[in-house]
Amino acid sequence: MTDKRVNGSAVVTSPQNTVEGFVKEFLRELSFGQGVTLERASVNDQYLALARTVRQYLMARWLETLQRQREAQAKSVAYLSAEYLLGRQLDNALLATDLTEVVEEGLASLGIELQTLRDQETEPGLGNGGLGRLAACFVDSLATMSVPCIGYGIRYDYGIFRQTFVDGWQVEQPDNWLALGAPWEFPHPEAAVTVHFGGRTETYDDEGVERTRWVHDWDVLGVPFNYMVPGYQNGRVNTLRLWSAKATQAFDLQIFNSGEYVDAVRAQTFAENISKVLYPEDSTPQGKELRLQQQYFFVACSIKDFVDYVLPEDFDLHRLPERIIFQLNDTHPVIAVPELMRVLVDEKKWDWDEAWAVTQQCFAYTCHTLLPEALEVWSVELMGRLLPRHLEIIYRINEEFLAEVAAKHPGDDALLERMSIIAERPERSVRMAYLATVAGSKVNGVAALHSDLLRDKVLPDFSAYWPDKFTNVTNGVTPRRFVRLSNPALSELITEAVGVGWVTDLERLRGMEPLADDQEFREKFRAVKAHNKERLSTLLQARDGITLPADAMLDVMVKRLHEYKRQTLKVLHIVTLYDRVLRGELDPATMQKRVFAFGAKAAPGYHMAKQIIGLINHVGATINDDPRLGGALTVVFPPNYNVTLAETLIPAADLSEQISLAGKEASGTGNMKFALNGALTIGTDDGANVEIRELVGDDNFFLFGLLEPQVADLVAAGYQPGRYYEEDPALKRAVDLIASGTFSGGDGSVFAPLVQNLLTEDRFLALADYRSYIDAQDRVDAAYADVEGWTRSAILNVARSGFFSSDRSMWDYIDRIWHTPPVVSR
Ligand code: AZC
Repeated sequence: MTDKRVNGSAVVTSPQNTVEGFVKEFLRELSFGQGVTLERASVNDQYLALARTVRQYLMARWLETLQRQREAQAKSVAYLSAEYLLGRQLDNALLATDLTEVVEEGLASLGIELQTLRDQETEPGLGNGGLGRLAACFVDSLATMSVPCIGYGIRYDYGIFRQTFVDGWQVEQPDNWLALGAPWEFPHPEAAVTVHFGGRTETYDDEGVERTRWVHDWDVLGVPFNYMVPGYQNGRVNTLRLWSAKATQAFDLQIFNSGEYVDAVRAQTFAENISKVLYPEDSTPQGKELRLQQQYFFVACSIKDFVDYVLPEDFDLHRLPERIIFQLNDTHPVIAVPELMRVLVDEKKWDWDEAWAVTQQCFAYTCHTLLPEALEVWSVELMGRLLPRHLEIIYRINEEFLAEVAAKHPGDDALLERMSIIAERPERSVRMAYLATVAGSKVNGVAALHSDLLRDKVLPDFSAYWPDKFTNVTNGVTPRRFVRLSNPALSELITEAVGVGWVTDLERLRGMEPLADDQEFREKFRAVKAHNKERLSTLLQARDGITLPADAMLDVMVKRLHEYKRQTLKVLHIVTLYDRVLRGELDPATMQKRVFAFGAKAAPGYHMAKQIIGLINHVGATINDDPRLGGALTVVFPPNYNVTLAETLIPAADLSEQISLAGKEASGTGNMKFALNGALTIGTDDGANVEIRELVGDDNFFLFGLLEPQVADLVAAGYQPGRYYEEDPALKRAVDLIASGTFSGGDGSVFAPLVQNLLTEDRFLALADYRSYIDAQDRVDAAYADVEGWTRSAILNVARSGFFSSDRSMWDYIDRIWHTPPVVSR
């Protein structure tokens, strides 16, 4: 079957969707694209040729999507995100085009294994963790739902660092993800846009009207790189447009002519540094000048792109809100607000008020955190130096906003100070979350509890002022990548049970509920888990030389390393089990066998997080080697946890660790992936855990720990971790084992900073939740011993987690915030 689509006057033809059609194109790509014969082709040649062949099948759909969108003049979502943690592209493209079998067969006929080529792909790690992965799930869902969306972001030359361990300590290596070729991107240097920085502003007389212009100091080019975002078997391909910085003049001729060759090249390097590297921070802002440059760079490019290129030439910008909603993914892109104002007021010469009225309708803001230190602020000094005009605009927005507040609350100066976009202390700075809240048509949190806390604790004055502005959209994950692709065995079982429709309508999983009571189905479900564990075991052996013991419960904690997520609490549990065995309280021959798997990167400058990584590895090395345990407990920590590893690890898990201090994890999305893949959760009443537990039921979830209000009370009363240490002998022994050097060759000083911190500060109340956690883990062991009961719970977790599809999140955004209906096919 030939897929012919019309794009304006050009006719684009997809290759034939048959084994012969595929093989023909693949061989053409090998010879014409890579310049090699099949006999001489390396695995990388083969992978690149395959990727380019699969691209061809998407091309007609992509061009048609663009064409259809232009004709429909529909409203689009512009998702502004500094991060997209995409994961590998090949398998997703094959799924979208329904080509997997054709390709597998076609390659086999040439003596090539598809899996070998899959493994050749380096994932683009253009994000840190949850926030970036969420953006990737959202663009996948929008494409699948036929909703017009452009994702805008940064094409970092180097993504999140590659983690290695040296003697158990984290060492970072650069992530040179582009080194072997980037077959999924389409660079458009001819469409580059110029972005300005620095300088000063001046006023001038414009036919009797006083206007301001920005006399900038230096500039840089933004080159767009387009990526396809294919919908799931629906003929739609949306666009992800990532910007790469390039110097405006390869050689500054003047300097070059004067013989200062090295200076000229240095200027070029300076400009191109902007998109060089992803800041490897998660949940904490890194107050670096380069980071503000990155933020302004990509939003300025994106706004210019949408206004000048995506919209028709004669478009009346007064109607902009009919065509676009810019969704601000956290505060990173918030500088887009004054940028749009600058474009409308300075360049288009609009009145301030009309520009502000339009701008306010064009933005909405998602907050992803509750940690006060994670709310971005930029010093007025820096902002004024880098973006002087934007600072002026922010001042004026603030002035008018505060005047309005003052009119409603006369005499309340404290309120004005609290709500001001400009903070006066500790230094004068711009509060980006406040700017986003003032400018945005809506502000949302990412799980029900988080949205409540955001409203009541983080932005209480704003929510009192604008109660209707605040809303919730609970996060979700794409079932395409995180079930259908990552868990083929479970997918088959689900399809057997409820039909194929679940991939785009995840609530259909509910149809599996009755099967939880079906003995035969439970056996099949267990066979799937066992198969996935074997698959993981094979991968870890090949990837890291790690051997997984058979017949053990797989207990997994994967997420960024952060004190609030409390990997330390997990370690205290492991050490407690170890201690119990050594004391003869547990018999390794009869106790529940467990594998504890960790995956976590620590921000390179976050010393305590790196200590914790060292601790996990040292505890692991000691326990794994101790013959007294007889292999009952094993700790594994494969380095460089990323999307690709998650795809094999999560489907194999029995137990999902979601143990953040209540009130600290905004949502979590790993928690959803585990539940959907049939792991039971041990978790606190935090983030989306709350909704997971409500849906799967108390009997199928292990709840422990303080509730958020109890945390607040305890902290207010003056939390003393040392008391818990003194009063719980098991806790004391666990901490003492670490302090005494049991895991560090007898040298107690190695983990002294961590121990000291736990006993005197313990900002995230690990010691307060220890007893409750240990008791819950004992309940886990008992429950796991009941094989049928555990399987029943696992099936119910899958059946009741359909709510956590990112498709549902997208419907909620559309309904509550965006109002961007799907554009259906002609
Ligand atoms: C994360 C939150 O920590 C996590 O709870 C949430 O699931 C995820 O966003 C997606 O909403 N936040 C971040 O990664 N980064 C920041 C700056 O908060």
